[in-house]
Formats: sequence, C-alpha cells, structure tokens
Amino acid sequence: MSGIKNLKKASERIKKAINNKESIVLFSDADLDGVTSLIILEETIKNLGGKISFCYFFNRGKEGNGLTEIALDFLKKYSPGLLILSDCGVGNFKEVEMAQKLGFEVIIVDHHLILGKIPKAEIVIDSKQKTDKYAFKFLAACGVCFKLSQELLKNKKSFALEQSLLELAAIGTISDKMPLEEDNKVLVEQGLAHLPFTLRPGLKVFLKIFEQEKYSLNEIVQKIISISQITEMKNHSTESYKLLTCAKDKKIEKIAKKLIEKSLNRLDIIKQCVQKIEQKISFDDVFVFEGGEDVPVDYTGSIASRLFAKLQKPIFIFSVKNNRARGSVRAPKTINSVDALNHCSFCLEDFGGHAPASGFCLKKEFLEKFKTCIEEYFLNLDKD
Ligand SMILES: [Mn+2]
Repeated sequence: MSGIKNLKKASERIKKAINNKESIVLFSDADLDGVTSLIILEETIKNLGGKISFCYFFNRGKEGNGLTEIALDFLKKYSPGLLILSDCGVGNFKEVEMAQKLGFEVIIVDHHLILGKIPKAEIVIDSKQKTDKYAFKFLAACGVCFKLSQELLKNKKSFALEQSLLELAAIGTISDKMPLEEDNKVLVEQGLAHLPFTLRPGLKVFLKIFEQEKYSLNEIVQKIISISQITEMKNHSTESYKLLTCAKDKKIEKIAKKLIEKSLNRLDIIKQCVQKIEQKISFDDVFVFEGGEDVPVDYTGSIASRLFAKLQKPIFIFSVKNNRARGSVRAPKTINSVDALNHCSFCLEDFGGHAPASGFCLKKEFLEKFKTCIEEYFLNLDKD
C-alpha cells in the first residue's frame, strides 16, 4: 500500500531544517483541527531539537482564508526559513509565491479539496491530489500531521509523546467532523483510550471539572471541543492553543473557566441567530441563503451546521462587514458544496473546503448575483 504522497519528502526536509537550525514558522487555521495540527508539529519538531520561530494562526474574519499578504507582512522577519502551512494552503496560489519571494520554502499539509491546480509550494501534502495513491482520503489535517510526526520521530519516539499527540489528533479529528472510519477510527480509538490518563494540563483540567459532574468520556470530549472551538484571537494566537500548550496548572484553571463561560455565551448568540433566520425562511426553499451585519463572522459555520441539522438542505450563512460578506456552507451528501461555489467563482474573492462543509468570501455588492447563481446551480442539478 502506498503512503501519503510527499509525507516522507516533507519529513526529510523538516529534519534538514532541524539539523541546520533553520528558522521554522508554523502557520495554521484557528479552528480545533488547525490548532491540534500545529501543536502536533510544534511538539514533534521541538522534541527533535528544532527551532520554531513563530506559531501563527490566521484570523479568517480579518485576514482571509489561509496564507495572506497581511500574515506574510508580519512573518517576513522570520525569513529565510521554512514555512509550514497546516489545515490550509491548497487555495493559496499567489500567496505561496509571495512567501517564496520573501525567502521562505513552503510546505503545505492540507486536507481540503484541490481547486483544479496545486500551489507551487516546495512540498504539498494533500491526499486529495489526483496523484496521491493513499487509499483513505478523509483524514483531518491533524491526522495527516500525526502521520507526519510519526515519520519524523521514527525510532526516536517515546510512548508518552506519541500518546499525547494521539489525544490531540483524536480531538481534532472528531471536531472537524471527519468520517470516523478506517484511519480516523484507529486514531480516535487510540487517542480516546489514553485521554483519561492524559499528562496535558489543558486536558486534565476539563476531565477534572466534568468528571465531578459525572459526564461520560464521550460527553467530555464533545464539551472540550465545543469549549475550545472559540476562535477569538490575540497576537495571532487562540485561547485553545494557549490552553492546550500551557504547562502551569494554576494558570490553566483560570483559562479553562474563562473559556467555559465564553462558550456558554457563544451558544446563546448562536441560538439567537438561528431563531432569527428560521423566522425568515420558508419550508419549500430549496436552499437557505441568509446573513447580515448582525451575524458574527466567527459563528457562521456553527449557525449553518445547526440549521443544516434541522433542515437537511444546503445552507449558506454569511456575515457582512466593511462591504465584504464572509460565510459558511453546509450541504447534504448528494451535493458537493465546493462544486457549487466553484460554479459561481466569478462572484467570489475566495472559497474552499470540503464537499459537505465549505466557506466563501465576496464583495457585498455581489451577494444577489451570487444567490442567483447558486439558485441556477441547484436548478441544473435537478435536471441532471
Ligand atoms: Mn481541517
């Protein structure tokens, strides 16, 4: 059976960077798949003695999707070096070239759908590339990063480190809603089996809080996911990253309690948005296309997921700010949402994701045109 394409090549390149003490910048999505991906790479590289210059999580609402000019402007001080993009990158064609001009070599570790072509990064890992023969196509990015870390650590791996990274991979895989079969099933089973014995203070604290409240392990994992899903950002980092990497037990409890409080608040806002939208839509709509300035940009995915769970039809939810609309799509199994976005790409500035869940960004003035285009796409689907 062939392995994931370029996994070995990436591992060799990263090892070279570690040995030569090159500057390594890690760059990732701020959701829990992205955060666990980055931590898996960070802890692996540090364990091997590598030098991480900066860990950067991009702010979808403020910067755009994946690598951007804004991010590069900040990161250029760490060049020359190796820039590793995780859980993003396969849509960043011109930005990858910009990074290279700034002196970075770029490795992409992604699992999103390929949009026709592939960025000209030095190394691209994405099992959805046509030329990738690896049989299982539905690893979360953290699952791919875990496999990369196994390749990097090889005979240097300690049981404790491997288990600890497995816990992260399990949590990231579940939170990214990847199908829990084959590789994912193994990762999740192994990771969860070890979770009750975790050494990571940021996970121990939740186990302690929720075990007292008599929750089962699966319920606790769901709670950890919903609590750490907060992508509010400060200094290019997220609270979930801070929590999962913090070593001080005392500080941890404070962060955890703050996050629990925030997550309750978040659920409240999401519920309100869902209710408001439900009042506007009618039962026979083929798809839902709603949004506005009152929808927080960080919550469009959660709102779309909730509406989808209830209505089982394609859902487009967007937030409008500064003349730009940014949103999330959820779609039933019979529909590839990225295809739908691709069909209307002439209205969009940016889009990408997975068949059942994707995202888009466009100028506010094109919203009507975009909606009409989507309408037409679904109409034509019916005809086929
Ligand atoms: Mn992901």
